[in-house]
Amino acid sequence: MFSSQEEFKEAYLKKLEMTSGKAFPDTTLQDRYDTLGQLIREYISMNWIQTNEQYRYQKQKQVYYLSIEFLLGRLLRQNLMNLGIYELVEEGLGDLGIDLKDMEDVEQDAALGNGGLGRLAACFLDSMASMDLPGHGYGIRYKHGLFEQKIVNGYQMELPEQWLRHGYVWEVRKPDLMMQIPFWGRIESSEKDGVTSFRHVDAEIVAAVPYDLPVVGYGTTTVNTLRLWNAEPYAYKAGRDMMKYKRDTEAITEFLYPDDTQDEGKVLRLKQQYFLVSASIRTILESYLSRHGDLTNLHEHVAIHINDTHPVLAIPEMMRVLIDEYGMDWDSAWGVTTKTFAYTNHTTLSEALERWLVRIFQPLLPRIYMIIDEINERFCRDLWDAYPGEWGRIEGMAIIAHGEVKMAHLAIAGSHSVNGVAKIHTNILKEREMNLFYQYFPGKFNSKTNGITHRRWLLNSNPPLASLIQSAIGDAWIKDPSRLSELESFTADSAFLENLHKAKQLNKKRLADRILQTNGIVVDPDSIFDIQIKRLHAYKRQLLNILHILHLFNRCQENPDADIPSRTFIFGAKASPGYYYAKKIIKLIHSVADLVNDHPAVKGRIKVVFLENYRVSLAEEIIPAADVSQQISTASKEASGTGNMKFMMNGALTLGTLDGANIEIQEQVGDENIFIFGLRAEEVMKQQQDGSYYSMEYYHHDERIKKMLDQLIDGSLPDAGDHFETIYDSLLAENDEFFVLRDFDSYAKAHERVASAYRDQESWLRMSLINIARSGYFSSDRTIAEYAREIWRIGGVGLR
Ligand code: CBF
Repeated sequence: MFSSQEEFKEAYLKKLEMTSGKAFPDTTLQDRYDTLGQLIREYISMNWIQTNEQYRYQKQKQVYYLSIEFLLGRLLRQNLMNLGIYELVEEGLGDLGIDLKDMEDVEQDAALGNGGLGRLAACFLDSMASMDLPGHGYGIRYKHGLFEQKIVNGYQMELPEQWLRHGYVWEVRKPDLMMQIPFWGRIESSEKDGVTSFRHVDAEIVAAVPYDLPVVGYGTTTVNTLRLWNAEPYAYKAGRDMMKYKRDTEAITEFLYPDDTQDEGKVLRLKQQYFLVSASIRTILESYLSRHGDLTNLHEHVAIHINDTHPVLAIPEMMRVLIDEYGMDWDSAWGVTTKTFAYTNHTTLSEALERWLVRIFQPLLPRIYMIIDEINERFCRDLWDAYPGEWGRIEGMAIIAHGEVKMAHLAIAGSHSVNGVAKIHTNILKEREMNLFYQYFPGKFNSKTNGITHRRWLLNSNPPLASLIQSAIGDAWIKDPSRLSELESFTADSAFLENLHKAKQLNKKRLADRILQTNGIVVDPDSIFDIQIKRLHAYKRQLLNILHILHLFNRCQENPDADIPSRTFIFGAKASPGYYYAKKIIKLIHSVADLVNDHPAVKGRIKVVFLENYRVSLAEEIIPAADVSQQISTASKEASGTGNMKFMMNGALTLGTLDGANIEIQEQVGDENIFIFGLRAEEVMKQQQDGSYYSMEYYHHDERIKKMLDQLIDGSLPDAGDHFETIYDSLLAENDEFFVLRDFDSYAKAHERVASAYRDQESWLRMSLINIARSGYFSSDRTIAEYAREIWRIGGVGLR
């Protein structure tokens, strides 16, 4: 299509004028971006077609990753880099007077996810394609992704996100591959030759129309597919309210659920889940049957992964299709299904373990309910054989109990593999949360520590560091991230360390400029950039961070000459719209910022910045500039975390608890290259169990804590109103569920260690380099290699 800069320019100009209907000088940035996107997608098409042909004819085992969230971010830069044409395009556009960076900024983030789980799915897609694995995503094309956050006077406001406003250049609509999805209605059964068959009648049918996105691998011709389903009206039934049918249908893919932890009572969410899995499973089976004849061997050619419990209805849907549509008997269908599915658990937070009320479930999905009922009955019978008379145990494991369908139980019973996302998380699942299941199915449980794509999170988002690495060790690390370890030979090279410092300063300066532009706050790039960016949640303890900042402020006031190094504390976080406590913490961060930022006693040594509308593309700007990465969840609560890995890979040092993957980061870098504080998971869980923690004692015995907490309610904070009483009460009257006060002293001491370590710049840079050099383990290429080898059993994948 084009292989030189000249050919690119020619093709681009021609297409630009043809598609916009304008002469080049009159085209807008949006026209130019759209045309570039279309041209690149066409460029990708050849390899896309070839990859699909290859999968069809070579009959390779295919992996399907079902996820209700794919937090993709922007694709232009990633696609150009993966195709190896970034520079060609950059220079070609440069000749036309167009800055490629400006066009990158036109692209709206595809924010089809809330946080870690959705971003993990996006990283996995990149790794699978880059490793030439036949792995595809199935998800939902939400019209509005995660809400846009506006901060007004310190309060979070939510606006609908509009990624599709100007169309989306990376997708291809495929109406011919539409699927019909039935909701409501009744099930009629009939008998023939002793076999009962079922018919879903009087259902309301919704059309699931696929939009395919190419997933381009790095340095390869493999192009996999991410298929996103859009809900559209199918057939209006006479006698029904046509407008209501249209509204109800379109509502299914209207909004991403704004919270991945609290789903209760949300029928729409259940509709979304069935919509996704029904369309996907039937497509997967049709495609399988076009390549192979025999459904009994399905699991040898197809692996289906369910990303948390949201897509777990894929299991009964597969049973339904095999039995009702292909006439398989129950036992064979169950055998094939359980050998095909694998399930990842992403949290132990009990509010995130999905359960559906039977009275909501049954009428909406009558045949699926019947199947789950039967799975449950057979499962309970097996349990009875294994544990005769143990009613309590069987009740605790049942898939339907107390009027609820328990999605995690269904996922475990119906999959051959159940994995946690970090070692500690898997251990907590095995020993506590899912212990009964672990006793019954010990062989199913395994651990797969999360990973991130180093291509997006280092190569693409941190050009100064990536080119320094390249100049030192070449570019083999891009395909094989374990080779980042070669950087260790530079830890004593002061010229290299000096360059590392320069790269960091460049990124800090860039972020400082943005902060000035968006927040009007002047921050010093020579100060320590201490960053906490993630969803706002009580267990992630942004509260601990902001209270400690208030404490530093108090120290400045008590002793204006106190030896406090200059620090810029940066926050980015969205609170779920209905999560009022989290919103109050956002307000608190702003109040403390207002108090501290220009206070004369502080003398500019502390700056607090809240960056609005945290999202993937913003994270890509923030992370390369970090000196300190705050990963301070209450131990045992964060399943893994992936932000921790992104920061480490960009040379930030972790200030964290022994939680999630922080533990494995510590194992990689050693105690001397990380700042660990706080209670351990066992201690937290023990104190929770025996009730031995009294937060009030910490209030009364630690003057710093008493002072900070009193400041929440005594009018010291600007514009406090009565907002912070809720926070005050949560810490004292409600006994501080997340051990904020308990960990405060240890956290403050860890900050002192950070401050004193930062003073010795050479040693700090060495620590930073060790973090980068040992981050290869946290590439999602390693994670995917483990999934492929140990769960999906796809041959030929070496563990790098
Ligand atoms: O496994 C990916 C991430 O998933 C979560 O975000 C989730 O949605 N449950 C967890 O909270 C993270 O710890 C985890 O890294």
